[in-house]
Amino acid sequence: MKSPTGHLTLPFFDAVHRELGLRLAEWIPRQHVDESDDRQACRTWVSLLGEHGWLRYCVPAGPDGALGGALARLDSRALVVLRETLAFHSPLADFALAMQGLGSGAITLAGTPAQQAAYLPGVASGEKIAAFALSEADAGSDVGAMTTSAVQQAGGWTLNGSKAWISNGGIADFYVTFAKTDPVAGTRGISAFIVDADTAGLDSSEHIVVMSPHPLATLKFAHCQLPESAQLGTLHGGFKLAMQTLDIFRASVAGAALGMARRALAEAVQHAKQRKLFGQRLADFQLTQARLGEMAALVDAAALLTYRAAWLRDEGERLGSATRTTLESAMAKMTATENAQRVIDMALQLHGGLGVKVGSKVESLYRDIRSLRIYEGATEVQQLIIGKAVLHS
Ligand code: COS
Repeated sequence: MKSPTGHLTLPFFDAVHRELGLRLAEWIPRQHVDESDDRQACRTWVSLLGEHGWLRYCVPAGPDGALGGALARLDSRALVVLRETLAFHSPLADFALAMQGLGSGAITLAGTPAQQAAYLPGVASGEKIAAFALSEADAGSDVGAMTTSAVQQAGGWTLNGSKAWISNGGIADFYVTFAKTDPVAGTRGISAFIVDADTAGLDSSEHIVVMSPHPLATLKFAHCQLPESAQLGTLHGGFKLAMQTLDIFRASVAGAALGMARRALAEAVQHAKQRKLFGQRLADFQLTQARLGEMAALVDAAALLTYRAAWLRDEGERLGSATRTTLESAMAKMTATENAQRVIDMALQLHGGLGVKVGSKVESLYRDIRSLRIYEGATEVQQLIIGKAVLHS
């Protein structure tokens, strides 16, 4: 099934996004990856996406193109278009691309030229798998409550603690890890570090199995020694760096949810046109038409908020005004993931028994969408961000 491309004509997009979306919509349906082993499948997708140049949109070009990126800056609309199109076909392919961006995003935003040169080209080519280690068992939404510590010593840092729910845990080549450098300063006492996967004292062997397969692990740091050069961004500036990274990637999560919702709608339309009952097609019932109408409007509402958030960030970057898009990204993520869950549920209902049959597309989408309402800031966190912004406007 080919993903829709009509939205690419909207004025949010430039020629570069249209060309990217059309090219990917042709390429992705021809790729077939065995996804029965999520770790192996994720590695395969990273290699494939790297080999064909799609990961080049996860990093900037850098001076003379040395960092490997396709565009001068990390472009939110390109990420949205890529994720929407990939998620329509394979949520795991989308995940593989998204993690290359999220895992390296803080290096793009705050890395020294040496850090960028050491990591970003490998991310763009697919030779290095990236991961973002922020959450802890008792510090998910409440980032300031993290307890993983980084203590400065002669020549470097010592990391101790544990990180939970780390995507690409166990298969990543490096982890952008957030740790407390001032244990009593809450969100103002967090710093970021780049931790190579082979660092002594890092254990990523505890895999977590989830309802929609994707590589996930707990990280344990036991007297992990890091060189001075591992510190990323300013001392105690880690919370803001994490939030700035999430501002970009939350809008792209919305793009992924949109791709899944579009797929569910397409599956529902196709099924409604084929399925016969009570002497007519399912599509001929007004109840079906009303339901499909509701689904299409939920998809378009999510699309417009998603494209707005991405456009606004890109426009701020282009004008050099670096506008914060926290509010718009929060609205996009909340609406697109919640709407997608509803659309997928409605598509499943229209499929009747087939909808719950393991192996049917709507059944896997029903599981795939669920975590998007939780990770990178749960819906409730987005509501808080929006609510606070409304009160302060
Ligand atoms: N960009 C830049 N700065 C930001 C920012 C952003 N997006 N968001 C917050 N800040 C700054 C604030 O301006 C404030 O700065 P000062 O200390 O200079 O005043 C500081 O960071 C603290 O901000 P705030 O008081 O809003 O932080 P809270 O502790 O209230 O936390 C929430 C706010 C809950 C919104 C935040 O912790 C959050 O997003 N939690 C979810 C985390 C998450 O997504 N986890 C999933 C991990 S990835 S799977």
